[in-house]
This record gives sequence, C-alpha cells and structure tokens, in this order.
Amino acid sequence: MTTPTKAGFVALIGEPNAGKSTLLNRMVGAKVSIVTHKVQTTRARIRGIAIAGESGESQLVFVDTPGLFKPRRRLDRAMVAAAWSGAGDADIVVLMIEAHRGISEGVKAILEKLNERTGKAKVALAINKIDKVKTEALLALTSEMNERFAFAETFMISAERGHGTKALKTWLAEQVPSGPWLYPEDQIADSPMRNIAAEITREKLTLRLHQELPYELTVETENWEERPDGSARIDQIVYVARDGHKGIVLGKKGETAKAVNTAARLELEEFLGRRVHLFVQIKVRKNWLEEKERYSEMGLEFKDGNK
Ligand SMILES: Nc1nc2c(ncn2[C@@H]2O[C@H](COP(=O)(O)OP(=O)(O)OP(=O)(O)O)[C@@H](O)[C@H]2O)c(=O)[nH]1
Ligand SMILES: [Mg+2]
Repeated sequence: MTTPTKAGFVALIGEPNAGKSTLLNRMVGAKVSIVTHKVQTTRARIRGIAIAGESGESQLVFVDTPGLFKPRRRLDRAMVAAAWSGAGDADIVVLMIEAHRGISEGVKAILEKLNERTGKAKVALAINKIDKVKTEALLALTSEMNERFAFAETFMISAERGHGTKALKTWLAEQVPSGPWLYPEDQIADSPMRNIAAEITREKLTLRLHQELPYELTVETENWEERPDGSARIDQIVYVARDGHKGIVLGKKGETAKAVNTAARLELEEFLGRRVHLFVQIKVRKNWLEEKERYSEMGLEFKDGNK
C-alpha cells in the first residue's frame, strides 16, 4: 500500500439502549455484538474491527461498551467500570445519545464525568435514532450538547438505518493516529467464538424472557467439538439465580428453551457457515452473580466491596 497506514481504538459509550452495539455492527458490517430492545444488553467490552479511509488506509478498532448507568449490583458495577475503562483506553470516544430522549439525567451524569474519564482521547458526539425525530429538534439538541461539552465533532445518525454513519466512519478514519494496523486485515472481531456463541444464546433468551429474568442469567459455552462431517457440537449452560427461573426458561413443555435453541442455532450456523448441533442445559446457581469465575467468563473484572 502506498498510503501510510493509520490505526486506533474508537470507544462507543452512552446510556444503555443508545444503539452502541447496533453502530458497532454497522461499522464492522457483521453482527459481532448482540442487540436487543432492552437496556443493559451488552455486559463486557466487545471489539469489532473495520477498515476505512479514502484508500482503505485506516484500521478502526471499535470498542462496544456496556451502557453507563447508576450501578446497583456487583454485576452493574463491573459493567460500568468496563465501559469507562474502554473510554479511558481509546484514541477517540464517541458518546452516543438518543435523539428522541435528548439530554436525560443519565446523559447529564455521563457529561459530568466525561472530561476526567476520557483522558487524552478526542470526544465526538453521535446523536442516534434520528429517524425518530424532526430535524428542528436535532439542531437544538446539537447546540445544547455542545454548550455542555466541547465535542470535537457532532454527527447525526441512524445506526439502524445507516444514515450518517458513513460520514462518521470517514471522520474517524482521518482522526486515528498514523501507525501500523493492530489486527490482521481480514479480522473483524477479537472475541473467542465460544463467547460469541454464548452471547447469541443470551440474546435469544433476553428477547423471549420478561422483567428481571434476562438480568439474572448468564450463558457459558462449556464445550465445543468439531465433528468429522464439518459440523460443530456446542454445549452451553444457562445459569439462573432462582429455582423458579429454571421453569420459566424452559417454558411450558420446554417450548421457550426449544425456541431459544432453534433461533440461536440458526444464527450460529449462519455465522459459521456450517451445521451446528446446539445443546443448552439450564442450571440453578443461586450465587452466580457473586462468583468470580462467572465474571472472568464474561470478560469482566470481579470487583470486591461496594464501590
Ligand atoms: N429507531 C431506531 N432504533 C435504533 C437505532 N439504533 C439502534 N436502535 C434500536 O435501539 C435498541 C438498542 O440498541 P443496542 O444497539 O442494543 O443499544 P446499546 O447501546 O448497545 O444498549 P446496551 O448494550 O444495553 O447498552 C435496539 O432495539 C435497536 O434496534 C436507530 O438508529 N433508530
Ligand atoms: Mg449493547
């Protein structure tokens, strides 16, 4: 390549549900991070890699983070800590807010910490879900946000529909520092396949289960076996925290578990491009939210104490 290469980390931060994972997937051009309509879907930092710039000279390593919110439980604290540390390590931070929600209390709380937590990183603003509002509202929101914080640039986007995301990508490609690429050019994610597989199952569970249940379960891939016929056998465990939850996850006559299994398997087969035999066991583990091993499986730091 004649043009000198550039590369850098771009952290996507914002309140839960802002559309961070949707944007990451769009930038990468593949689904590497799970998305649901519910808050607090992403639990750990997920990296997705994209090539951008006029002659494809920039490698952008997007870091999807859990949403920033007021943590209550140990898991919440670990998620929020992971999100801020993602911001602290990045070359560029993109704060995502929702156009129709505007400057919420949650956004104000993030703005208060932004300077101190983003270090030397450049901070851009991405107003997402512009498909939900009128243009006039966007202009007012843009100027009010920029009065509150000196953003390097503001973008109005729809991560879902792809509006404005090209301009954001082009800008990011210009902003990242010169230097060698950080990953091989064909790599799009750096999570191990077993984690991606567990996340896919967790997404399907989150979509089908109600109230608190999605927040009180975790999925782990226990075993992965390559079969001689080219298919893969994947064994997973869903840990739930209460006796009653096992029955809910199973559903009447096992229907919920079956539907989850089918949906997860189909997505895995598409992702891997081959047949998958998926076996999902549900186990009650009352204390999983307090177990260090569960956190390391999720890629989170297990934090002691209440801070
Ligand atoms: N209308 C509209 N919906 C969007 C847009 N971008 C994302 N969404 C939806 O917003 C919801 C949340 O998207 P996610 O990408 O999971 O949000 P997130 O910020 O990663 O959420 P957490 O992982 O919980 O922090 C999903 O239902 C998306 O389909 C958009 O541009 N317009
Ligand atoms: Mg997410």
